[in-house]
Amino acid sequence: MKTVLVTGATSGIGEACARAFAGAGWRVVGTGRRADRLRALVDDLGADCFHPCVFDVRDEAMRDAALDALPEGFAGIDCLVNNAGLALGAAPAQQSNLGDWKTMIETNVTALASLTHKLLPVLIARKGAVIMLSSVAATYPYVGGNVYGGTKAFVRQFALGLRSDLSGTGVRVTSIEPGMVETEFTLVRNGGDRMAADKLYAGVNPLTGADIAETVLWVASLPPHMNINALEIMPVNQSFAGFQVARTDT
Ligand code: NDP
Ligand code: 8X3
Repeated sequence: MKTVLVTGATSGIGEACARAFAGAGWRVVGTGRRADRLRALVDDLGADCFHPCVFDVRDEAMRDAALDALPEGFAGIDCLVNNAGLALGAAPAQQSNLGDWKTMIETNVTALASLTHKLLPVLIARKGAVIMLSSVAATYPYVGGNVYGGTKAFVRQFALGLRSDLSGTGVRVTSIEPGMVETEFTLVRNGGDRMAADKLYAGVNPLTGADIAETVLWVASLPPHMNINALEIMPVNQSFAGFQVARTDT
């Protein structure tokens, strides 16, 4: 039986990944700050299948204490799903909050790189896999995407770089790059404004966490000689628009 570690399993894509991997017979280590959500997953999936780890991904000491104490059966990680992340704010850079920028960088970049660094030895020993949640925002800029898009571009390029470094180890690395997925993402981005979140998704038929989880599980379940490098996924109703033009003196 294989074990997957899913960061950010308390909501959205991460929670759906935990459920999908558990359904496919994997042992799941799920992380997040909201202990009650992780406890609910233990109740749903069973303590033999799901092990909760409560920590903030930015807190390395708390993270290490939890991961270094994983019970037997959950300790050998075969697949790391680097999912925990967030966007804060959607204002243009010149009107953005610097604290929000730092939180996004610490969570989406620093913590993700640090956890990957910690788990690389076990992943190499087990010829495992790293699956990163990047975003279409890594490739396609939009107004208000600024630092969030920058963090996701880091995730994509880090994944591709790892592919190079891990040549010959048998470790697989994938960057998953979704467009609009209806989760708590927009609620978090807009400071808990439920109406703003509902408005964004209204009438779009957006992707669901389960859609992305199905893809993540598929990537992890492919024969060991196959590596999906990067994968963009969007709802049919989301697509591309043109450049913007400012008519000024400059
Ligand atoms: P959700 O807000 O629903 O879930 C985010 C998860 O990340 C939660 O489980 C949350 O757990 C966890 N998390 C956030 N910050 C921290 C932290 N400091 N420490 C520990 N855990 C943290 O959003 P999604 O499911 O949509 O997002 C998952 C990933 O997918 C993100 O990386 C996001 O950038 C990416 N993505 C999302 C898209 C979308 O449209 N929804 C599109 C493309 C990519 P808790 O709060 O309990 O700590
Ligand atoms: C989330 C998708 O388009 O809101 O990564 O940036 S988007």
